[in-house]
Amino acid sequence: MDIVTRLRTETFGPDATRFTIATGDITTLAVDAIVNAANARLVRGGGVDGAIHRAAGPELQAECLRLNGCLPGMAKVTAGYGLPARSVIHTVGPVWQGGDQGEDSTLESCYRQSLSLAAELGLKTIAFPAISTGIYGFPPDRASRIAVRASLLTGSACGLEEVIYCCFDGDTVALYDAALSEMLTSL
Ligand code: AR6
Repeated sequence: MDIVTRLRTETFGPDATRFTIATGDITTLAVDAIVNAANARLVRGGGVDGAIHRAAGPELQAECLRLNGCLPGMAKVTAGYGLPARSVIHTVGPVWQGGDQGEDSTLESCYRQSLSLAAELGLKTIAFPAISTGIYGFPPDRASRIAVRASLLTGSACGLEEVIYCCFDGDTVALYDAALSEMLTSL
């Protein structure tokens, strides 16, 4: 059952790619790919990573362990197993260290690499959590602006049908709502 609520959808780019702010549990979304905020070893952790592994079942960890990890800012794909999503794109966000260690560009790269990988695989609908803003401590306001800007540019350029920002709480929804309005007028 899809228990994610779509709150706002805008279109952007030559193919009118849909960008949707939604709220709920990303593990319930029946999209082509959900993105996991993973760690560099691709070993099951907490947060959204733990929730995705719990819902997908142990085969997900087994496939992750065959991938030899993932560098921060990069992305790798697995099947979705017990999830309603067909695939999981695992990306590794930056650990916040004050902002002068390249955190912004690493986070931007997570979105760009995940979207490019989805497009290469012919996937059309993709949902993101707010990467790095939980356990990794990236300021959520700054992260939402990076997420929306990078995904509007890359998601529209590579012909995806829908990009969903799956916000776990109301504060995150408000940040994405403001970031989407801002970026749509400035890009
Ligand atoms: N659906 C959508 N969003 C969620 C869900 C969910 N089910 N659960 C949590 N979030 P985090 P990070 C939100 O900590 O900061 C793991 O141990 C959460 O509220 O999951 O990138 C990994 O293995 C927050 O807004 O990811 C890494 O070691 C967002 O997802 C590390 O945590 C991201 O929070 C990665 O830390």
